[in-house]
Amino acid sequence: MRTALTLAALTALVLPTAGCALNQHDNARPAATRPETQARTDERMVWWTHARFGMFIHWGLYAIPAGRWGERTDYGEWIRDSARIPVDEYDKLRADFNPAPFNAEEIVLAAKNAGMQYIVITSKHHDGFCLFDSKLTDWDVMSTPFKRDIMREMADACARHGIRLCWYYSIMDWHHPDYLPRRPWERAGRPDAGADFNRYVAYMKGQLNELLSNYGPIGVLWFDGQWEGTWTDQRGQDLESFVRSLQPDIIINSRVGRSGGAFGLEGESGMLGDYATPEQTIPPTAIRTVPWETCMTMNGHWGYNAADKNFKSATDLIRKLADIASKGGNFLLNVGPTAEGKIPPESVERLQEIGRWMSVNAESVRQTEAGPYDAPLDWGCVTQKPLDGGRTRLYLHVFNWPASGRLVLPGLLNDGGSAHLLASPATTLNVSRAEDSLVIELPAAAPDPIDSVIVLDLSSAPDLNKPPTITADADIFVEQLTVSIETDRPNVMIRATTDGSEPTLESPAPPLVPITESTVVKARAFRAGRPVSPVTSRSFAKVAPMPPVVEGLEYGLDYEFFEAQVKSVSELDGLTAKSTGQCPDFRLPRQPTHDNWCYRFRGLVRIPADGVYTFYTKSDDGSRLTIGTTVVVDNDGPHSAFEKSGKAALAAGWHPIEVTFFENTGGNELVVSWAGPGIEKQTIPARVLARRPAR
Ligand code: FHN
Repeated sequence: MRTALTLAALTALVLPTAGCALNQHDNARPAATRPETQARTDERMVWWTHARFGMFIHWGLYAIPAGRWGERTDYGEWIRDSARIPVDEYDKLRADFNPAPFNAEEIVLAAKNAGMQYIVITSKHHDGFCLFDSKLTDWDVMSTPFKRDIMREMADACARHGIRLCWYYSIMDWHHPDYLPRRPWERAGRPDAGADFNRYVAYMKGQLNELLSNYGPIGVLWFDGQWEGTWTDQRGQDLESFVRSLQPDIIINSRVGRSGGAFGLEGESGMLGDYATPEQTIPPTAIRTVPWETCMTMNGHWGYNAADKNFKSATDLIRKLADIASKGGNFLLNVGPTAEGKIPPESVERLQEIGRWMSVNAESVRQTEAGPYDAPLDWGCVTQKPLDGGRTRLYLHVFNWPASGRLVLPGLLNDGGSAHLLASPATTLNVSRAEDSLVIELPAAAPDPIDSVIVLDLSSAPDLNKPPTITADADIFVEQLTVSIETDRPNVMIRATTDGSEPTLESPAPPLVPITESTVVKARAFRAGRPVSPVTSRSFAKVAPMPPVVEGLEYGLDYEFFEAQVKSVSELDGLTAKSTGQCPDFRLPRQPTHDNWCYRFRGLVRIPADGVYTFYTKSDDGSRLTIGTTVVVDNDGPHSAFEKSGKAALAAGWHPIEVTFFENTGGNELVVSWAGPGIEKQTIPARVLARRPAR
């Protein structure tokens, strides 16, 4: 029975926590006790961090339907689940698997010639089918007409060409009778009576023993499918120890633990495995605290989909490679071979173009570290590597060749330096100083239309004088705003203006008085009487808070549930909901274990006082939050769990709020939070959420 609440009653009401499933891990994250020293970890990882670029291969029985089942053509490697194919029907694909044209040499050389130095291939994906000869099951390639051990052939070809072979292995297994949970839609037809998950773990260990004993040294064990309730961090630690006991030098990704994925990029502690694995997304700024690797498809599918021709361009992929390396990460770029074992021609073309670029510029990616700048510059990005004698080599990846002929490196205080085109070392370039920037004079024509690399050798570590940071709660305010200005640079003086003029030595020093009118704050660092940083500026606007709406209310939110495969929340517009209901807050009313489902929440949020409020969504996959008609948080697109935020100036009272979310493949998560005057960041509590009563 719904209770119509007055505004006052709702304001005071503290709602009982509802029965919605909390979207949280079912175990405390154990402190990841590393069984070795950091030096040993670094030693194990050195080939991987030097490589910077690898090939991901998603291949299996799902390549036979090639994305088509019934009338739909948008499936991928999840087809057995997404199309709800009963296991006996899916098993028939085994008899059709005979990729006679498969040539391991061809695939390995395609990777090598693209500049990739490791290959991660699906030895077993979620459907449980093994592309290797397993004595523990006949659900493997040796039981198909092909009868060849694909992993053996890949291992031999990799050994011949100096490519590190790595195994993708899915913890989740939709075929093994002991794996739990079952796919929800097949529980009736495939009961789990007698299933023993511990027996499944023993099977998994037996297969990992085969994969780590029969194919030589393996570079990485790339676990996946770790997110279901039966898997825990404790099991992950046990599996990690087991794997290392078989190959002590192996690298293991973070998905061996329940919380794997982009884990570790938001500063959580206790990541299991050796590196974080953001998926289909590149962190906005450099990550220097934990090794990480972005994995990404060339089109929209991991497994082969014949209809999906939406491939990223070679230009986009090359620039992504440089961007990722400039932030300290690896790029694991996916191909999905056809049922015949051939890499799709569109992927081959892109690999060849990338290889052309790498044949000239590989050293600007390989064995590099994150460059001195945390985020890309307007012309491109920077990687770096140490040279002997404390010198540093910068690789300037110039995507946008400046028409002025002058490449500006803001805030770089190093004296001089020598520069040349990587593509033609004899072409030395003039380096000069313009106040706090280094300027390199460029030839008129860019050596490469996609990414021209300039080498800049510095006599020491980069002395990057980042501009002072101007911090405030928001760029907008209602009454007044305190603005602070800091720098982490030694022995500099900050000067600032609030009238939009350029700061000089004569300008005031911080702290500034609180601003009460719209203002442009500019700041600059000075050392020994001269500017040693770019001018940084930030505009602050005094705004009228959005007016509230006032009407009779009921507590709770309305939600719509959709079953649809989307890559953006905007694709939900116009779709018919599969079900609707009410829920007390933004916790997912339920989390189907299959793929491709979405929620839209609608209601009102009570703003306690005029002010600027920050809203956050952390989601896997995409999400969007609007207040009224304003998009405040845009966290859209297929990606692993990532948080984004936005701000809005709001008057006290009720404001319409809407959150839309979609789950594509893999894990799922939605956390909606807020912060504001007197409110520390927290999930938006039910007591400030309401809905308009059904008319
Ligand atoms: O569910 C899988 C998916 O099929 C694919 O293998 C990706 C690759 O990283 N991992 C999971 C989704 O996060």
